[in-house]
Amino acid sequence: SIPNVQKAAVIPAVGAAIEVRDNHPVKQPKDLAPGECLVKMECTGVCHTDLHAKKGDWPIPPMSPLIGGHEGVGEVVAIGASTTNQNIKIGDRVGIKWLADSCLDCEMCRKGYEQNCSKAKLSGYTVDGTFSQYVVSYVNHVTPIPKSLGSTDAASILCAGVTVYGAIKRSNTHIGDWIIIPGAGGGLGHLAVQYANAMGLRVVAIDTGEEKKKLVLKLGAEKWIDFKESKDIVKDILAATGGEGGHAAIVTAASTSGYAQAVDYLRPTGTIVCVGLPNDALGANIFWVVFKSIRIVGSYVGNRQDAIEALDIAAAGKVKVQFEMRKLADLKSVYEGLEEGKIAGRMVLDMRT
Ligand code: 8ID
Ligand code: ZN
Repeated sequence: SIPNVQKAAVIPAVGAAIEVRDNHPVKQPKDLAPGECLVKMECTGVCHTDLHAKKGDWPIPPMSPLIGGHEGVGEVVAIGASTTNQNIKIGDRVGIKWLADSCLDCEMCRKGYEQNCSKAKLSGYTVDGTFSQYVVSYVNHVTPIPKSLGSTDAASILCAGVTVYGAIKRSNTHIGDWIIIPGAGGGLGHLAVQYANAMGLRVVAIDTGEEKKKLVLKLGAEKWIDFKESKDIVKDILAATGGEGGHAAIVTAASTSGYAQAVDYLRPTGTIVCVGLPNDALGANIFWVVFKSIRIVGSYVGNRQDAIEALDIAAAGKVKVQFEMRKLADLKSVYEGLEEGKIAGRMVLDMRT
């Protein structure tokens, strides 16, 4: 049976502190609209995007009050009456990703850019997200979780995994190429290191601190550069790549500084894939962008198919999220850890207690 109230982490107003409440209402099955489903959460990852949403530091304002979260895994416990899509059934284990829903009928959706649909609903930003025990989501967009993949192993694939998988696909790289990953020790970055490895790329990981260094080298990075210790990032990257520079950079750092000098450390025809989301100007020198035939691409999560592919690769054991478990009540300290850059890999919240 479905309770009337639940635990949820609510941000009452943009920029305010989170409140973990135990009396937040649960939308009841009879109240679900066609196409909606109610998902009982098992666990959810915490993405740096959730911190941007909490702080309200992006040019598009989040809803208010807000329940964040968009890396959730749980069981479908109810589906709205008159739902036409029959692919998802009660009892299915599904994932809730950033792109909660899209129209599937506009130019962007038809082209596979579902995330760029003008009617897109965003979990934990424009609709309530996964930091509550029962989440209303959408049958068209929830992602079936492969049987062989545990829920806690699947959670962060739903945002961090699918995002970096998509970013590497847009990087114009080929087996043997050098890929530079600023932010490599974070949630997105440590998965980028692994997807890159699985694709036969050679990785230069950039981040800071002994823990992140150990993590990325264990996960298959060939070279490590500590951005706080390096006196000259460009020189260090050129040295790491045999003097020529990288073929591509996947910038997963949540800071503007992570983007600095990418035009200088890539070889001609190199691609900068912008993933990290500081609300700031890129600041690339136009002369060198043109003269070196540099490509600059924005890469924004992925579509339903990208999510399925990213999960399948994890289920095959090629990529494994490195995470620690926390409780919903610990969310505040997880945000603090993200803010301070202290979290290597990911934090995943157990939503059952
Ligand atoms: O679709 C998208 N493009 C998408 C999807 C999901 C998340 C974009 N994001 C964005 C988030 O909103 C955030 O801005 O990607 C960014 C990273 O998210 P995350 O991986 O969840 O954050 P994290 O775990 O805090 O990792 C960030 C890492 O960057 C390092 C930090 O040390 C941390 O390990 N870093 C920073 I901040 N500045 C750096 C620099 N100058 C740097 N590493 C190298 N050089
Ligand atoms: Zn995310």
